[in-house]
Amino acid sequence: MNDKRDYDMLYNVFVMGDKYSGKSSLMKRITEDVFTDQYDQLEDKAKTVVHTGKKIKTRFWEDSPNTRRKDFGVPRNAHAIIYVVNLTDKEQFNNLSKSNDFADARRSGKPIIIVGTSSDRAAEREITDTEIREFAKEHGCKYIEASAKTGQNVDQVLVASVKEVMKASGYQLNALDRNNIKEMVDKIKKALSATNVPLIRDALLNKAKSEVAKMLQDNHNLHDPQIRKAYFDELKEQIGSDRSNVALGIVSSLMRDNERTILLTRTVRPMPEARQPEELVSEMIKLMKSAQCSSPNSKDAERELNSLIYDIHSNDSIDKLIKIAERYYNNHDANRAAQNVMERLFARQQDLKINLTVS
Ligand SMILES: Nc1nc2c(ncn2[C@@H]2O[C@H](COP(=O)(O)OP(=O)(O)OP(=O)(O)O)[C@@H](O)[C@H]2O)c(=O)[nH]1
Ligand SMILES: [Mg+2]
Repeated sequence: MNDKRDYDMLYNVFVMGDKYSGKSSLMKRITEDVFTDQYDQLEDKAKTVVHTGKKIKTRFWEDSPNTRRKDFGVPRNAHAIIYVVNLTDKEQFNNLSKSNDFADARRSGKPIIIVGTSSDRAAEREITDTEIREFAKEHGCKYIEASAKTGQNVDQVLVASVKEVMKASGYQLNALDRNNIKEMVDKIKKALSATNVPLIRDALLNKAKSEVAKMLQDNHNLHDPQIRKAYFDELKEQIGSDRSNVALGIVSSLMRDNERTILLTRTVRPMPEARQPEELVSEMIKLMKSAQCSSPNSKDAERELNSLIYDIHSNDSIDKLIKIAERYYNNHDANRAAQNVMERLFARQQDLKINLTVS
């Protein structure tokens, strides 16, 4: 519990764009709500927002198009990209389709938000709304028009960055998750280094292993494949940076055992598909509606809905359920909830495919 971080999640947003496009000004407006005519070269700024009870720190970090090595591309630790274009400079729009920087941004596969800035200088505007919107759409990017001077839409830029990252990265580990992982690895490390006497060492290691196994078993979040994947990714990353770390390897393998147990218990539990699909979908939609309102019960509804969905084990029944949900989407006043239910069912389908290749 000695985690001194002042946030649950950290998102890095890499801010790119031509020289003089307005990168620093936009970042300054988002993070400090000021605008100056002062000219700064490189900026690194952060802002923390609270979203669904989690503190999300977004770190904006400005690219230097002139000095970045051309083969370097977008930094690996960037979660999303903001690409700034000054709306009063047609040249910057023309550059987009030719620029190596924009190509780098696309190649990275990370979400890109194109921001047209200086919207306040309407009289000098050289890029039309339609052409830049169409460009963004064609390249799968989000587009927002903003002004660092008046502050127009800058909050939307921040919100969009956070949303895009969340959408793209599935579950992000929070401080508690990281602490759990650290605690498990530390337990094994401690046992490994306690003594050189092999028999005692083995005994200590076995004890630590069973403690970690119990921790994994008690962590119900790990039933969620997205969270489990995030745990695995974190372990893999740590192993990658320190190959000699046996403890990390042991925790990974205990997690695999746990994963198998979860999959096995699932197959012996009574399946929800034993129920009528119609009834199941209508319940899912009801739960989704309660989960979306901010009543005290919305968390329970969310949990219940997740467990219903995670208890489905056959792609055939998912297909059937999606078809029924589609009817709700078309005919009822529940289309938003129905759409969300469909998205989750699709995700579950993907998930089942992955599980099949793991086991
Ligand atoms: N009117 C107006 N001026 C802006 C806006 N955004 C930036 N500027 C001005 O445009 C100029 C360039 O802005 P910067 O934010 O320094 O641009 P930059 O992309 O960081 O530039 P480099 O760091 O050199 O690549 C500055 O004089 C800003 O004051 C805006 O939204 N409206
Ligand atoms: Mg700058």
